[in-house]
Amino acid sequence: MKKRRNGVHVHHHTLKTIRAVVVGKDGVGKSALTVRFLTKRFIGEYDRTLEATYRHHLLVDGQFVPLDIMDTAGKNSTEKMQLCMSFAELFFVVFSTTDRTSFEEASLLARYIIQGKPLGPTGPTIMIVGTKADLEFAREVEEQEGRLLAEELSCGFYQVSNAEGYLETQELLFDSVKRCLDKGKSSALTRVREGIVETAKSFRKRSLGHEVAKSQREGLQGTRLRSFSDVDPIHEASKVKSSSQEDLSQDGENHRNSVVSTASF
Ligand SMILES: Nc1nc2c(ncn2[C@@H]2O[C@H](COP(=O)(O)OP(=O)(O)O)[C@@H](O)[C@H]2O)c(=O)[nH]1
Ligand SMILES: [Mg+2]
Repeated sequence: MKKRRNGVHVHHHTLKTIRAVVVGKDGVGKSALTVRFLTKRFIGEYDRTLEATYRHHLLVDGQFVPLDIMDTAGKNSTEKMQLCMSFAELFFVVFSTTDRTSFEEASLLARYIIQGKPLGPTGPTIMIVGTKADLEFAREVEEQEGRLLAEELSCGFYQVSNAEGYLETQELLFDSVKRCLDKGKSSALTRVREGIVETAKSFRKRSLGHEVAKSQREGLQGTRLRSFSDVDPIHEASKVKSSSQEDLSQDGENHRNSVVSTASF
């Protein structure tokens, strides 16, 4: 089905939802980046412990692509990474260009993801993202270092400023989603088919209970859905257990893990 909207052909197919996760050391700008993805704004201060999943829709090449994006917080334990890996096909592995330890952690996180979910036509899409490019005076990681790491690991690479750049973060988001759509397994036709099944299911079983059961089946034990609506931007909030095993972070700080909030930006 095709409709013209503002002179552009819009396909009214429902594609399968792309599930993305934003990981990286505390303070690197994951929440700022997520908010930039969802809105045009940069707020400046975000609840450091907030861990939430948002629903967003993008118009990519004339097709609406539903996107669920999980903004994580706290220590990056192996348990948490496993949870992220069972949830997502698209990973934003974020570091701050002003914090070398965050770059080292990003490297570890990306390698950990690839080890568990090898890249390739049916594998995940990983984007390594260096933030705070506006803070040139405080720079500890050169752009080239980020680029080289991404090349070595066959990941995408972007250097952005959440504070100053809206367009560059949008470009990152669209490029990432397109990479996901281009993956062999996720051919447009398969996605449309899966999207139709997904839509049919949600019409039949649109209840909170079903969503909770579904997320638990998918390995998101510990995830609690506070609100359920198809309205942007807040879709659901997640709570992740804080009992962790091996800590993948460099500094080993004991961060409080994931408080749930449905505060809107
Ligand atoms: N100058 C600047 N500050 C940023 C940028 N991204 C995030 N911040 C700031 O860095 C701090 C931590 O950001 P936040 O998104 O909470 O990090 P998170 O812990 O990874 O979610 C906040 O004070 C943000 O305002 C950026 O690109 N440039
Ligand atoms: Mg945050």
